[in-house]
Amino acid sequence: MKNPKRYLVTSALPYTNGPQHLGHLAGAYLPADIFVRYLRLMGRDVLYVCGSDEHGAAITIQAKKEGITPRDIIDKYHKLHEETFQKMGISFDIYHRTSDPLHHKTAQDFFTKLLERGDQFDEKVSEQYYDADFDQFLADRYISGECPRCGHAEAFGDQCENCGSDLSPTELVNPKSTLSGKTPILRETKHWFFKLDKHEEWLKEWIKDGSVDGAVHHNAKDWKKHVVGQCLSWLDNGLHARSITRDLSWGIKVPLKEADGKVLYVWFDAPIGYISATKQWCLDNGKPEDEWKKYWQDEDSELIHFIGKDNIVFHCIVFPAMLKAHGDFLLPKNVPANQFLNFEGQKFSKSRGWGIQQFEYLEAFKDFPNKEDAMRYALIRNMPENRDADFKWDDFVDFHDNELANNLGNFVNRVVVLTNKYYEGKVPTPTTDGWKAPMATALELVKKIQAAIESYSFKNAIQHLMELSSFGNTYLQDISPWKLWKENPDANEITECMFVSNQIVCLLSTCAHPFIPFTGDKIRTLLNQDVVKNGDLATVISQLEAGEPLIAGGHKIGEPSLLFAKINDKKDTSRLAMIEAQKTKLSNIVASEETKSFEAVKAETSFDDFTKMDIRTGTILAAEKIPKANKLLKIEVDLGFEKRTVVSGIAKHFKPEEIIGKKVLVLANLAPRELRGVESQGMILMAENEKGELSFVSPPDEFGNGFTVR
Ligand code: B3M
Ligand code: ZN
Repeated sequence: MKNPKRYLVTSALPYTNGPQHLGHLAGAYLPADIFVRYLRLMGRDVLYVCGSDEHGAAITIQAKKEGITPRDIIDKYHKLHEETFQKMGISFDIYHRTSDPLHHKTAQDFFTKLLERGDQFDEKVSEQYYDADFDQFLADRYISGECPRCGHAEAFGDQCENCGSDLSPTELVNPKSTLSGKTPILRETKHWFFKLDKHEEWLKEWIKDGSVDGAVHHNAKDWKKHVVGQCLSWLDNGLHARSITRDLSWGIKVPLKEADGKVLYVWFDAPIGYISATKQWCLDNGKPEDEWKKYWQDEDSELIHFIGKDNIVFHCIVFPAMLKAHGDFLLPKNVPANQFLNFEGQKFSKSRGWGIQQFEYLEAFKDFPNKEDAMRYALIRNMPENRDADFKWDDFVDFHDNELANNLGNFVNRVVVLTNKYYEGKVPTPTTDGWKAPMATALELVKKIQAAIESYSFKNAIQHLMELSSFGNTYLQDISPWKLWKENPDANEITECMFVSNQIVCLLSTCAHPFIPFTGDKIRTLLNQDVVKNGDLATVISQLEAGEPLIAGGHKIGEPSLLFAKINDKKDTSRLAMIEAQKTKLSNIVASEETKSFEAVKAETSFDDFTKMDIRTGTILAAEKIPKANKLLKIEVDLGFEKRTVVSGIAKHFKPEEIIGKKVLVLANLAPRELRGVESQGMILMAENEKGELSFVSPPDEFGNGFTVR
């Protein structure tokens, strides 16, 4: 297949209402970064855009929570996002923001264009919740109430976070405004609805067959199954017009006089942010004003969106419909969405503190060598490409020590050390052609990496990278030049082996770049070569295909230095301690939540009321089941001064024969009552734990019967 002339790659624009956790990184940023780094290595024209999503009720709600303005909130998190991405090596060409005036204008123009089309919008007056105290209409997120599906008490107007149902505010039982806490009233308001239903037919054809108006757009098989599946299930349920305006003060003004106080819905403006970012990149890089159009409108370009699965509908249905309705734009070639990453068996949760934010990781591991690549590697190795995945610290350690340190790091180190030791750091020159055969094998492995990346199988791709390193290790081990060296240091076998090994190290530096770029560059430094640059992989492949070396005989390499310091290291336990600290944090959360699940303490009682209860020590003399009552046991208790019959609802927990002889506490002055025809003359005290297990409350065996508990 012919390569397109240029690629435009996007990652979901993060909301600026809080930091991003590792799941975000694995979902939408790392895969895109691997893809674009690879394309650049192949010398292709690629532009990678992203930026902050700064509108919507999520921002204003967070601002209210933190007691600062929406502007403060977006500035704070925009800065944090930008810095964190940069530290983790996410190589955007531009990280823009939707609060930028250029974006406001771009989104407004888009709205106007659709309005002018005449047949894309409906204007509708409908009733919406309004908070009279605050004098404003309430965004879905500002209304909470009982979920009509599961009964959860604090569902939001758009979604129940307990059962995951999509809701509309009027479905909530007992709705309350989160601003005043009062029941909101319904009031009429006008909104603009995008007629998504008009687009249903062509979208179906496009998603199912990859064709538009009968012409091939893409191969439908190239799209991930779970993406297509989610789209088709939406399409099968039928599309409906969606309101694309809101009664809010924070956002992009609807560019119409009659729409005072209304803004564009955040999901209408956010994807247009990709377009604004492209425009801004052109301005920043001295490109002609219309250059951005090449990426968005030229048939030779490919648009690829990287997102998490919760954004599929907007990127595969709503935004494509907007682009088509506008008329001038290309449709995305692929939307290789990822599924979710969980954390140690549970969902990431900001409120519970479950999981780790990216910036927290960077801080907690600040003294951990090569921490960025260690995490990139662990996340790619276990990427939620087609199903949900689970991040575990134990896996992180295993991947780091067994694969990065023992395989890749060890190979590179051995080659650099031996080259320095045998040849004063100068790559030896072989006298025969024998080195070409192993390099041909290495090339095959490189092609596997390429094929995997080009089909968005990054997890496979990184394993092929490790195969390349294993290949180097095995090759070196099979020949074991250190054994031959003792006999004849000048043997051509040693020269050839060390020459090939240096070639493979060089190849690894290039191939590692998309996944673990910091390591790729470090290897280049060890080899005393320039850091990886655009087009390098294309060059390397053509050199290998032509049977040329990648690193010439005679080239002087650098001094050895470790790439990865193992976590499990008896002499230095500092890295293992960092991991242990993370695990402790989690077990503390679990422990504190168990505390929280205790029953609330009952309303206060008086000492006098307490002393009215006559509790005595006793011993069970006999016990039997009560016929036809599967929960009840009839128990005879010795209270010292007399024997009592007590009916107790513990038959599901204890067999009659196993409780005979048990020491117990009995509420002796409880009014008698009849249960299943048997008079119960007291109550045996039991404790119940969080699992519903019962335990007798027993004095020690040698304690007598009939004594008072006070
Ligand atoms: N900000 C949702 C999210 O962060 C949204 C993505 C916009 S992409 C145009 O999950
Ligand atoms: Zn629910």
